[in-house]
Amino acid sequence: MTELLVPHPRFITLEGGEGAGKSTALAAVREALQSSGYEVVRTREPGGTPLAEKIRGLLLENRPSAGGSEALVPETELLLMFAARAQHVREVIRPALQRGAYVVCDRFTDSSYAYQGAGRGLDQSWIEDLERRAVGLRPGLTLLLDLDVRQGRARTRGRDLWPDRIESEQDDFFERVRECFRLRAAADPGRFRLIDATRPAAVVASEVGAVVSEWLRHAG
Ligand code: Z5A
Repeated sequence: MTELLVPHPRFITLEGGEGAGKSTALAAVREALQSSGYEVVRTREPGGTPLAEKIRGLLLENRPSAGGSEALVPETELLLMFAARAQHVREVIRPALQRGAYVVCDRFTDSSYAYQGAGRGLDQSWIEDLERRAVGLRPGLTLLLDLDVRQGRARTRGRDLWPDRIESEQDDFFERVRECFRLRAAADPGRFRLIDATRPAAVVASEVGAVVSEWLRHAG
């Protein structure tokens, strides 16, 4: 088991709050990479393998019929996120990077710092330890789609009959999440690109494409 945390230039992640437009931006990232002739593996977290997708179900399921009255405690939530991630990294992400593909992932470990760390109040050093021991990999490039919490939630309102377990949190939880993402981006400008996600989707997609093209020039 590795304890090194290695950034990989062909590993690109998208982060941001609910409704920030990550799925839309992901298509722009993929297009920019494919038009330069690269193989692209598109994936997401929690999830990305059959087992990790089952863990995703445990993490997000919120229908009254799903789990009776037993609540998932924050520590269980964190460990399940990392159980899914360890599986995903070994089964999908590392093999794809090793054969020379680009991997584009909708959320990764930054979401654990933001949601389980800042949102749930779990100790950051515990997350750092899990990241080093169970993951050992960081994206080379992270696009943070930044948007006012209420604006993001308004975009997804009414989309699902049952909002998932995390979507059901209150605005103050999501304000802490947003602040954590912004602090992480400010602390690591070499990896993060902050994208103003309040603008129309086509404008955001065009900036995302330009950022990826610039990254390709820089990464050689
Ligand atoms: N989570 C965690 O707690 N810890 C972790 O370590 C990880 C994850 C990895 C994943 O659920 C949940 O897991 C997530 C964090 C937690 N919970 N929350 N909240 P998910 O993947 O299902 O949820 P999400 O990542 O928040 O996805 P989302 O709500 O669909 O957001 P999005 O992908 O950023 O947005 P979108 O689907 O591209 O767009 C949403 C809507 O907005 C859609 O109708 C678009 O047409 C519209 N849209 C998009 N862009 C625009 C612009 N620019 N203008 C206007 N409208 C737009």
